[in-house]
Amino acid sequence: TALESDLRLGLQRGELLLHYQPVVDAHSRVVGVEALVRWQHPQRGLVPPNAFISIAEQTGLILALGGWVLDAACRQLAFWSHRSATAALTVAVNVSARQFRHPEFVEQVMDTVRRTQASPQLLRLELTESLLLGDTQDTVRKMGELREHGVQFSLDDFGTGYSSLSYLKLLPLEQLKIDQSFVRDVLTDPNDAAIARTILALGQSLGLSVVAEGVETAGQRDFLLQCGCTLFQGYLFSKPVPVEQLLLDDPAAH
Ligand code: G
Ligand code: G
Ligand code: MN
Ligand code: NA
Repeated sequence: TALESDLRLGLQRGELLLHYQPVVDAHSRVVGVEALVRWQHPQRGLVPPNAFISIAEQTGLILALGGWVLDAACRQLAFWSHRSATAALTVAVNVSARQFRHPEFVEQVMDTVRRTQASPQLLRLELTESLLLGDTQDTVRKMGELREHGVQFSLDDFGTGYSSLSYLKLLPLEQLKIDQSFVRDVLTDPNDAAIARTILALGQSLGLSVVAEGVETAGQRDFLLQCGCTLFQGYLFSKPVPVEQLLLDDPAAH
């Protein structure tokens, strides 16, 4: 398609960029960021990922695109690690199924970490439940290998997929991300509140940290805090922004 060949060219021409959305703790201190890819197209303008990630998946371009994202995020991570105010920030990268299933995924990640000198302990890979539904043996092996190198894993959009709870003990996960669909009406819909509480309790029992996504109001944040949530992401704190616009403790940290 036109979009596909455009994207291929865009990747070569350096039209992709990353925005970063802060993840904050209970004191609203930034503890990490999530990298979210954008495409600055000369005619189309700033194209959001929903408009091109699935095409990239279908065509296989996601391998090159995912590689670029990983490289850019790791370079940023390495840069931040040299400044005391930002040295402990984690950087989360979304990984798509086709990228994760590639036989050389583990090598791709570790090569990138080595080349950029990023600290693997501060790199967090976000996987979705649907991704985990694939070949379980392959998943366990790849996650295990990366985990041995220090890389951590978050389960993104948690609660929206069909993954079995038994995966949560089988896989070396560090974090669950409560999907924003449960956070949106958490103050008004008792079912959403019950689901959010349950995910927080599950995280606590299994020793997993839990991030609430899509937090837009102080009311949602306060309610989730009362439920034991200590990590938050959403427009209340910041939308995804270019790195220069991130409000970090060190203004020189870009
Ligand atoms: O940033 P935004 O909310 O528009 O992101 C929309 C969707 O695109 C989200 O589901 C997000 O996980 C996904 N996405 C953003 N950046 C990346 C990326 O670098 N790789 C993959 N695979 N998905 C991404
Ligand atoms: O699937 P994933 O969780 O990676 O996607 C994150 C998406 O959620 C991004 O597109 C991001 O722009 C969006 N997002 C982040 N914070 C908020 C928020 O507070 N409200 C809404 N509606 N979307 C958000
Ligand atoms: Mn994500
Ligand atoms: Na998510």
